[in-house]
Amino acid sequence: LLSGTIGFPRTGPKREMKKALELYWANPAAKGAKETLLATAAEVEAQAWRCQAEAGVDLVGLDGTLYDQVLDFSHYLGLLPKRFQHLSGLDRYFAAARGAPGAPAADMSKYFDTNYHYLVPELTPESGPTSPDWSLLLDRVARGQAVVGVEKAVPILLGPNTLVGLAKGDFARSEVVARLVPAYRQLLETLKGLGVPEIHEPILTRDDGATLEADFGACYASLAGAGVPINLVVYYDDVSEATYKWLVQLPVAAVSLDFKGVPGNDQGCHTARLIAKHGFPQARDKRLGAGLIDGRAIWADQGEAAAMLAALRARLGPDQRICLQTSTPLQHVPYDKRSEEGHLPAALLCRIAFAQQKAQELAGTVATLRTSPPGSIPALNLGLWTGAAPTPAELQFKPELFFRSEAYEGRRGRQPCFPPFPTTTIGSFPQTPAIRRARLQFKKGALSPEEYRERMAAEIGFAIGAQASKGAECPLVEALGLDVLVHGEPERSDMVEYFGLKLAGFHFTENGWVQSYGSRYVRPPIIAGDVSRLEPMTVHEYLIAQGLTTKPVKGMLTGPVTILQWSFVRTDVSRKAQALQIAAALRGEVEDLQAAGCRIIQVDEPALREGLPLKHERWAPYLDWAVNAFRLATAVARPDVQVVTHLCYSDFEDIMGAIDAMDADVLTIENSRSGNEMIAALAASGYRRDVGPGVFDVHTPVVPTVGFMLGKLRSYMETGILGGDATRIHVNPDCGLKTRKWEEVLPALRNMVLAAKTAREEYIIQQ
Ligand code: THG
Ligand code: ZN
Repeated sequence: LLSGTIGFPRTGPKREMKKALELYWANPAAKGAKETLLATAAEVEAQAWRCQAEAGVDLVGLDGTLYDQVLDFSHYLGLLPKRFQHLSGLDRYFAAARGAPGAPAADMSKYFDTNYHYLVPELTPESGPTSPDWSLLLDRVARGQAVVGVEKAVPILLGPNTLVGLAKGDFARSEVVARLVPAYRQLLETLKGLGVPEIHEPILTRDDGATLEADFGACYASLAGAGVPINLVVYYDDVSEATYKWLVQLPVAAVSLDFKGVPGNDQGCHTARLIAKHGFPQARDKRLGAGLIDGRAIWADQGEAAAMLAALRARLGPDQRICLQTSTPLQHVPYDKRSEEGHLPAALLCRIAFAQQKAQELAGTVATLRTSPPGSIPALNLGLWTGAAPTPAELQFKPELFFRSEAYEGRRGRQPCFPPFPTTTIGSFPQTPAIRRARLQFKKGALSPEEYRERMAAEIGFAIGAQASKGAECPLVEALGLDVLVHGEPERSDMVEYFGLKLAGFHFTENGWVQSYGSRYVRPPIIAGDVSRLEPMTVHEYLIAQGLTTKPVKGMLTGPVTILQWSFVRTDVSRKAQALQIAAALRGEVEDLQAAGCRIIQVDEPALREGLPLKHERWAPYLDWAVNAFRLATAVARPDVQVVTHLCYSDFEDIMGAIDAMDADVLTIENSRSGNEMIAALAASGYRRDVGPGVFDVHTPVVPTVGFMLGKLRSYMETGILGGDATRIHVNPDCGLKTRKWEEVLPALRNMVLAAKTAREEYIIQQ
């Protein structure tokens, strides 16, 4: 019986990597800049490994990265696209992550069903390793051995099937994997005699895992030829029954499985059941990596891991070799809960485990089992492991609460009418240094609540003035003349944190940072109790804004699924129950906004797609409750109030039925970078609700031209969407503008309004 980790936060306990990277990027050519960055990275890695070894973990996974582990393997293998080939070493690596002149960065995408983003490998039919260079990885292994000792140090490799499975481009998967295998085999040969390296293949928990049998068979047969025992590690969910049967027979020394799945998942994780049903191969010495300590939830283990481990041993026999592990790498949880002492309530803190505590749980659980006689730890019934108890939460909500009082076709005519190509924005405006400073001063007590409110009111005034009609209220800037205005959200730092702070049931950490991508981090709130609304959350700001203009101002809310998805959730009740609780709280806000006179209410759900289970067969129950949560939040809107939703960060073609079922009146959606795929798909499906496909990308400082955006609008008309009724095609940017500067936003929106005006003239002439 052993304990092992398969990955730890790569950030450093105080976000040392963030600071080091940003310092380096500010001036990469400075003398010693590169050496300083690499020295910090080495120290951060060594500290993490030491922390795990000192907690008593037997096998310490040697992970670490400067930016992203997927990018690392594209880089080692020489798979980075041609546009970066004129660069070398770190310059090439960071150009792929962040872009270089004439060489735009690689795409970022959500990693499986997590809120982490990886850099998407780009492959072609010819892709294969070009002079693979493992020296950075081998250097990490050598450093790890020096820190924790050769017998504890375990190299971590991202497997070729996963690397290729996460890639985009036009290529034959099996062929590219086959080309990569010799490079991996060469690496394994270099690692000979250094224990059991881990190869991570989370791709197997995805739907297409089932189609990978032949690729895995060939790949691992060849890798076995290197004569190095391998621990094949699979996580983020269970594997399908068919996959389980061949996976455990692969010629590897250990197979590691995730027994936890998504925290709070109502559909359960069936790994224990698979083992109960099919056993684990009795082949001599094959080790089972049992991912029984949750790698994604932040709740302390209450002895459950010990009971499950005892049950596994009872099932598989005392000779079965088992390594107790975390269910996933720990990069998804913060570093050490001790940084929250004095910040989180003590009664909550004692129930929490971050990465450091989870390492202790691994070692502690194994120690307990080693010293206690068999049978002294009550073994759980394997059949009871899976699936949370059914929750009666949805029963509290009567069916009629999920329906608007009038169907879409009937209510549409009563809602605000617009000119052709009505112009608007997605909600947030630049978070200026002055706004950030005011928030910080308020937090420190240097600004009173009244003073802070006044500052925010002034910012709202500026935003309304900037958007209003020409010659109207604001003397500061030449006003833009948008049709539907927003208050600009100066009072919100993060679209989830803002609501969490105002709702009962949420808690906030001071240092609970989790890497989102590269040097960017988020601090997910913790849902620790029943969620409810204590008081209106957005009405005050809405009223200030609406008081300054005769144009309609949109109410702005973050949707229930997104609030859930970007928080650490409870695991004692289902995600569904929690989403409905949040929805009920938001419903009260929708009611208050409309009572205050608001006629257009936007409820953003950018994380709707990210919450989808990895396996298609589990989509329907998720989409059912996710859509119901949105409906519970919004169906209280009167027929004359227009409900808008905004989706971004992913493709939505495959969940269009669910999007329609949300029953929003307007759908604004990220579109400008894709070739109008979404809008074409909507048109083809006969979509009947108003749309606002983004006309410009908000992720670049480049100001879009009138011509570019006019072209977009013409192309929307060409799709034939909505029968060419331009009053129902809204004109807006792709997403919120909070990360931009006013110097970029004002000219961009000015051009957008001009493009809409020109399109309007063309349209009226045609009519
Ligand atoms: N909020 C939350 N999760 C998210 C997003 C969000 N996940 C998806 C996407 N948006 C991720 N994008 C970002 C973009 C910027 C930053 C983080 C995630 C960022 N973070 C600051 C940093 O690291 O310096 C810290 C922000 C802070 O002070 O709170 O810039 O919008 N929940
Ligand atoms: Zn968006």
